[in-house]
Amino acid sequence: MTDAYVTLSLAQVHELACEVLTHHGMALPHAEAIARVITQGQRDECQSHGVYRLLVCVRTLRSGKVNPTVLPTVGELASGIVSVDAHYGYSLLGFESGLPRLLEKARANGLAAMVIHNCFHFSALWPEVEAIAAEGLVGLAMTPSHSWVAPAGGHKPVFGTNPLAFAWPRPTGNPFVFDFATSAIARGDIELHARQGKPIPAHWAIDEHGTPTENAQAALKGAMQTFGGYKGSALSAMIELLAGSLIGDLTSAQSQAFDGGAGATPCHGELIIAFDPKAFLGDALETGQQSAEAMFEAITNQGARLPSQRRFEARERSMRDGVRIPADVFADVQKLLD
Ligand code: NDP
Ligand code: PYC
Repeated sequence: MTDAYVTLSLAQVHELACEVLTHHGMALPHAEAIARVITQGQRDECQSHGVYRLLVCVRTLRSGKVNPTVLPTVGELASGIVSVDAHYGYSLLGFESGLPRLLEKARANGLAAMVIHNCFHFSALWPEVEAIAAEGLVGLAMTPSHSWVAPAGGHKPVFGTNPLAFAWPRPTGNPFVFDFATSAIARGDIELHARQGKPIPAHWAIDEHGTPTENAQAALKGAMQTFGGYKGSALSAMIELLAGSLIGDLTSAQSQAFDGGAGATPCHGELIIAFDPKAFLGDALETGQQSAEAMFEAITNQGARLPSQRRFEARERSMRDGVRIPADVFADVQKLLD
């Protein structure tokens, strides 16, 4: 068990990610899109979705499952639905390619959706909803993963860790953003605990015999738990339906089957929705914004914090001082350049 860290600047993280990915055959546009998001993850002190993900990306490249060079194609399914086919490449270049069309359609129609199909997907979702909020729109994003999570009341994995992210643009300063797995914790966090031999809280997972466990290795072999019991379970099922069945792509169980034991990044679809407040509110835009601000103040005035406040503080710190990467993760990433 170790708590040693290596400090890098944001530019160094980006460069390292590009170098590792291109060294393993990834085309530069994909490597750069992935490097941007990995840098954002590390910058915001999300250890499970920062530099650590390079280890999984390279395992995926080595598995031969992902197409490392194919470019996504952007089309539309209806006047309000942008479709991006990643053609079994990673998702992030697909997101970047489709975003301008999503924004344009949301402004024209009041709201619009973007579906990304056939994509290997590993990333945190806040960079995507924040990109939508930066354009003055409200963003919502969700995706399945691999079936690692038991439904509330059950003990066999059905759901993915299925993240749900939301961003609301504010008149000044950072948007209101949350982004969480619908499991008690992202699987990446359990993997990091397992690597470092650290115990986990007992409510995160059950072992193969259905008993709550504090052993991260046993948790990875057993089943993760949803957050909030049956409520998280229902939200996770909703994500399987909206970002799997509805968009004609794989559920987490199907993605797991497609993986066939390779341990690659999950491959499935993603659903992103953008709402234009100007269309919903018209002349009452300011009133809508003011009621939102009053709600945020009612939270913070009593000492409670807004989601993402920790992340925004971490961002400032990282931009000033650089980022801290667990030394064991950094050492393993370095080995990928041998
Ligand atoms: P966390 O439990 O760390 O955080 C979830 C959210 O809750 C964050 O917005 C966080 O804000 C907020 N939050 C935490 N504590 C508080 C508090 N006390 N008061 C108010 N808000 C709070 O995240 P998860 O482990 O669930 O997920 C981590 C990341 O993993 C996410 O970015 C997610 O997208 C990603 N992920 C990606 C998957 C994929 O398939 N692509 C699958 C699963 C997860 P803050 O950050 O400021 O603490
Ligand atoms: O941490 O749960 C996770 C995860 C799954 C896919 C990418 N991240």
